Amino acid sequence: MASAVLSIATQCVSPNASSLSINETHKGKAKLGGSTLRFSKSSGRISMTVAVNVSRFEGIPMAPPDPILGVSEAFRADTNDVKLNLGVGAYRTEELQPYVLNVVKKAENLMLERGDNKEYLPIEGLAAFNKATAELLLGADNPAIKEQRVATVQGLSGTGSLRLGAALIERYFPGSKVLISAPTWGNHKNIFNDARVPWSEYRYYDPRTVGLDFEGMIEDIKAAPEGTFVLLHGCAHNPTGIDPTPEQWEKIADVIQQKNHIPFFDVAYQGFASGSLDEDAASVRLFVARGMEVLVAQSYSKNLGLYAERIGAMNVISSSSESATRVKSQLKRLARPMYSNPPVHGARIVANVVGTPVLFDEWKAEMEMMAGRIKNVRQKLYDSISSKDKSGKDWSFILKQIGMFSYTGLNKNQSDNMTNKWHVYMTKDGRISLAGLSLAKCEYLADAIIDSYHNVS
Ligand code: KET
Repeated sequence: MASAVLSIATQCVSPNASSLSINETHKGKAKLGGSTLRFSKSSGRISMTVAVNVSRFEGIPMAPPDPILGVSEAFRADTNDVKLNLGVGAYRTEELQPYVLNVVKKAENLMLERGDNKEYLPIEGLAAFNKATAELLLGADNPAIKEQRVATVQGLSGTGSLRLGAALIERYFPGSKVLISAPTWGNHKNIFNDARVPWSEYRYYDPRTVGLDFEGMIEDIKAAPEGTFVLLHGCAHNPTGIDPTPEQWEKIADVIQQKNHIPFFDVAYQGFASGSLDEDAASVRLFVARGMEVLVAQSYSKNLGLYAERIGAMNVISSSSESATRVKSQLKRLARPMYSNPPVHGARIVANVVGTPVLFDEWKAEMEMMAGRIKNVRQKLYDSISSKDKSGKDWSFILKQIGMFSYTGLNKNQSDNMTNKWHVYMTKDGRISLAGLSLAKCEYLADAIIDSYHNVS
């Protein structure tokens, strides 16, 4: 509430005030509309304070809903039983219920038995987690790890780790730009904008082939000024579900190396693309094996289902152990005033799962199960659409895409129709999360897509 102090002559006191009483202490109060007027009298003059109901935050406009997480909010508000949430990339069971992995429950039981405490972690996070996460990413016997060239700092999942990497770029590479794929995960641009790191886009998706615009991608990476950071999705590109082939990765590495660029990998789906942790890290490992310096943000939201635990890591693979040590010290310095130190629970779960061979094997089996369920609904969705749609349109791109999502090619109006008419909640770029789809709902979804595609322009 803002206040304004007015000093006015007695005869100017508002005649419209609904009540006005000035007592012996020469003070009074009146209500006028939504405002409170306070009076005090001295030497024949009345001074009046007006407390106006105008917020100091008047200048802050309403923010739009988040393009991804806002979809879940809208979904929750819909009371229709047929509703389907294909917005956020979060794994659901065939019954469309959230899923806590058995290995996670087992790791948590271990933690309870041990009576682990809740002391602060060091700024860089849990040592056992940092070791496990770098090994999972690069392979335990990677020379970069042996030579201590990897600076790993536990981060607040993928997003927080990317944000930390962005802060490092902003501080130590002023003016450097980040190249981002077009399209990309909606939050990438926000992350670099908020860190004040300029970015521009490289071509990635070709709507004509519903595939990778490899030529365009290479041209744009080549055209960027030397020393540009190139943001790459390690596997299961979000939102397109289209990844470069191993041969294309080699060519991408060639250009990045020639131009002295710095690759910055976002690895949010390790294990979710192919079902294999090693295969899904092949892109990152290829760059590291060439001796290149690489940044990698990791997330355990999807592959270990630890969405709300906010567990991930920022890794900088450097060409010497000395520079890795210096980089790590600066990552810690950036983290300390942002969030001080990271949460321990998810870090212990990951460390226990990766560090206990029986649990590690069980995790791989559960991940294959999750990736397998998504592959099954992908196939069923394709079968349903292609048998129902008599127009001759080729829907085979659904099968070619990998990971949690299908990039349907539906435009904003068509996506709106999916939600408004069919109660199918999805992002406006036409992405659907197959992780939120069941076999039982494939026919319904096929009807919704066919209607939206053919009947809405
Ligand atoms: N990178 C990519 C490519 C990504 O898709 C996500 C999450 C993240 C990083 C970060 O996830 P975190 O939970 O911070 O580790 N994507 C899903 C959820 C979201 O938008 O936050 C999504 O695209 O639906």
